Parts: sequence; structure tokens; C-alpha cells
Amino acid sequence: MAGLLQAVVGAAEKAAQIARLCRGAEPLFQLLVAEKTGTERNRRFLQDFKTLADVFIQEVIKHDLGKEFPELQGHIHGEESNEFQNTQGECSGAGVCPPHAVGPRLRLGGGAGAGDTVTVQVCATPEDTAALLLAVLDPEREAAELLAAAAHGDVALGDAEVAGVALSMSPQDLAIWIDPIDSTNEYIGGREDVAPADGIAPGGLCSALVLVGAYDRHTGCPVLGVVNEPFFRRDPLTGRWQGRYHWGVAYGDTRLSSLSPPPLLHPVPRVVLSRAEGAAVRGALGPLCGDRLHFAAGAGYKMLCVILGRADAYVLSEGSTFTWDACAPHAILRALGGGMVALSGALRAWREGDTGPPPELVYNRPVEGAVGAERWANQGGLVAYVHPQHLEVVLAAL
Ligand code: 2IP
Ligand code: CA
Repeated sequence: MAGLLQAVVGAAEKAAQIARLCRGAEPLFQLLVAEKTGTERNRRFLQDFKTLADVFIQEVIKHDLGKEFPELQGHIHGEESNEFQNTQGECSGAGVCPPHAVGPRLRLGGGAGAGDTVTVQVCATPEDTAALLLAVLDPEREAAELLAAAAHGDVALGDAEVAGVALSMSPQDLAIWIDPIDSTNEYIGGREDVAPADGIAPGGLCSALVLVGAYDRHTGCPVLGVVNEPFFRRDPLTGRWQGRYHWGVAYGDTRLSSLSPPPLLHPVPRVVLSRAEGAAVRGALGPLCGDRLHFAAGAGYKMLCVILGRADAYVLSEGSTFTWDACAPHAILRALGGGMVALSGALRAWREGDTGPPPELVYNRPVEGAVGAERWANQGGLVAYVHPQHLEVVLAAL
């Protein structure tokens, strides 16, 4: 299929541009940080504009991919529901409705009356999109217009390598998971001065990522992933944020990536954990890893650390990540010869003496009996790795 990779990379890049715009354009930035600053502006808006930015970015990706590949329409999912309402009612958005999307989410601006629901989406023209956004943001017309213009703008990738990749996958066999902004807290916090340890930043703006992954509708296997770092570095001349992106394809025997597999340098893995990881995993991995144990914010960022070889494994004991966090990085890991397994299943197999590769996470199977976002939790934790040797060492230690 010509152009799928280019379309996903392009959509993620447009998302990254909007993420930068929300921090860089004053009318948007004021809204973004309103919660923190406690100004009058604040009280008028939500629980937050950040949710709107997140939802809108997701809708932009959905719109652009669906337009180019109509076969994907109805199969592009994301973390957020795109319905906004100002009543106590339950979120009725199609698709995933995360727990924090339940209940009043955004106090609607003057453009919509009490009880109205606004379905945030990209319309046919920038004017229509701005008008729709204004129903939520009124009277912040400039903010609505800035967002609409960015959504309808074209992204010039200029990436000959990406343009040259023709894949033998057909879009009617694929579906998409989007995390419009992973590590939202760090995105809002906006810290730029967090010093990395061994190349791994414990937090800060650099851990906010756009994640877009495609999986096989039938097998649930991740096949194509793009991880975009909107805040990779500031241009030393202009002071503007510059991003970068990474991609990978793993389909049949095809393995392609913008990156080379990181070399196996040390038998003892450098492991990255959530700062919220529990005592059991910390206690088991501490003696093994010593000063090779690191902590970082952002599920996607920790997976990216493994992709880039800054860490050899990301271990998580809880079901606190979701399909949209893992699909894109997982596809890249597979393209590099690694993978992502459910920790609980891998440990069970290990203890039973099963020496084969443990089953990897899949993306088409909701958790039975679960509701809302929990349907798509990566239950039983996970291990992301590049080298199977490191996976084994981690499982043995746990
Ligand atoms: C979050 C975000 C958090 C992560 C959590 C994700 O996604 O990446 O940082 O927790 O698992 O679901 P932690 O930082 O402890 O790894 P989002 O920011 O999109 O809600
Ligand atoms: Ca996320």
C-alpha cells in the first residue's frame, strides 16, 4: 500500500505541530495553563482546555487518515471521546470513553447552551471547524481560529525515505490506535530543564509524545508505528521547538525502521520504570541493575527509551497503560527485533518452564467485563525490550 506510512507520519507530524502551537501561541497557551494559574479565565474553562486540545489533535489525525484511506474509517480509535457536554450526564461518545471523560468535562462557552453536547471534529472548511470549536471555546475566537487553521494546513514532510516505502498491507485489514499527547501532565507542566540521567529524562516536556500505531484487525498484531517527539529540542538560532519522529514497520517478513536496532552492549539490562512502580519490582530489579535502574514519566517515553537503546527494558507491573500507549512503540520494537509482552503472562510461562517467546500484547481484544477505558488496559503489566536475552534476565529476576 503506497503512502500509508507517509500518511501516518504526516498525521503525527501535524499533531505535533498543534501540540507545539498550544504551548507557543499565547491565546492557546493561556488556556492550556489556565488550570495551573488559577486566573479568572480558568474558572470559565474546564477542567480543561488540555482535554479539548487532546481530543482535537486526535480528531485531526482521524480526519486526515480517514480521508486518505476511507477503508480505515470507523477503525481509527483513540484515548479520548470527542463529545463535550456541560451537564452531569455520562459521556456518550462512540468508541472509548475513559473514566476521566465521564461527567462534566468542559464548561461550554457562550456558543452552546446548558445541556448541549458538542462533537469535536474537523469539518469541511477551516471556517466551519473554527465555528464548531467556538461553540466550546467562546469567546476565545482567536484560539478557535488558530486551532482550525492548523488542522486544515498541509504538512510538508520532505522525507524521501518515508515517501519511498510501499507496503503490501491493505487498509481494510488494519486499524489504528492514537494517543494524541502521551504524558499529558508533563506537557502541561512544561518543564524544560529536567536533567537526564544516562540519557533518560525523569520527566519534563520531552516526555510528551504523539503516538500513532496501526495493527492487524484480525490478529491484533501491531504492524506500523510512529512516535513523534514534538519537543525534542529548541532550535539554537530561533529558540523555537523542533521535533523529530521515528517509525517502524513489522509485517510478515518485512522489518523496516527509521532506526537501527540498538546493539547488545551489556548482559545486565538498564531498566526504566514508572516513578509510581511498586516496591516488589523495585526490590527485585534493584539488586540486579544497581545504578542501571532509572525512573521516568510517560509510558510512551519509557518505550521510546528502549527503542533508542537508552534503556534495555521497560518493566511495568500494573495495568496502567492502554492499547493507545503501546501500539505504536510496540510496532517499532518489533521492527527492531524486539517486542512487548504482558508481564503476568510472561512470568507464568517462565515459571512453568516454557522456553519459547512469550505471547506479545495484542490490540484488538477488549478486556472482558471491563467498561470505559479499562476495556483497553494492558492488563497484567508489560515488559518492552529489544533483545530477548534482556527479557529473560528481567523475568528471571522477577
Ligand atoms: C499516561 C502517561 C503516564 C503513564 C500512564 C499513561 O498517558 O503516559 O505518564 O504513567 O501509564 O497511560 P507513568 O508516567 O507512571 O508511566 P496520558 O498522559 O496520555 O494519560
Ligand atoms: Ca497515554
